[in-house]
Amino acid sequence: MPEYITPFTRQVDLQNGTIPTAPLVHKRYLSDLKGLFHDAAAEAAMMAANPLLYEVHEASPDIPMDDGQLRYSTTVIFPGKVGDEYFFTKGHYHANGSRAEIYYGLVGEGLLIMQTREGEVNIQRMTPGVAALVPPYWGHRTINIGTGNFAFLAVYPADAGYDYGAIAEKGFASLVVERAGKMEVIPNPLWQR
Ligand code: PAN
Ligand code: ZN
Repeated sequence: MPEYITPFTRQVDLQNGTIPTAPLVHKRYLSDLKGLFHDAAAEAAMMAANPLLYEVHEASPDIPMDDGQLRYSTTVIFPGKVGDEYFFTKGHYHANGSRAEIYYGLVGEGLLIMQTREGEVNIQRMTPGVAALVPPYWGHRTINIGTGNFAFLAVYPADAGYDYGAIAEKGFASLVVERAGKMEVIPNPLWQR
């Protein structure tokens, strides 16, 4: 007999993207993303205030990390910038690189930036109702380019895992910044393979 998981549902708040009954909520402050924004001086200047950049509402943290199991969560990124760069998530590859993921836009306006280990970048716009596929082996980060919260649902294999190291070290080959009041995607001058 298989080991059965008891089915369950959770309400996702479509006004703000939270899961009010989530058993686990991660809060990520600027200090958790130290060194990730391209303007180091702007980052240092904001560090005393240490704003909350995003929250991850984990619907199913107890689902075992076994082949075939799924987990889901919502991520709520607050609006703001460090220097000219919009608030974003840390970004990661899946430790188990062959694992894909689905994102579904809930609230606000964002970008999903993906990158292969060879440096190919792919950027998709995320708004409410947009479903995005993060295929296997693509690193991924989300960016709030709007003036309010940006939130999305993520569904992923429980054994995907997280590799934050490569992105913490090298970042993405493209940066998303605001120039003269408009969103722009520019090459990351510090990026190298
Ligand atoms: C998402 C992310 C979430 C936060 O659930 O984990 O948006 O981003 P970071 O993990 O990069 O801080 C996901 O992609 N899970 O696999
Ligand atoms: Zn992921």
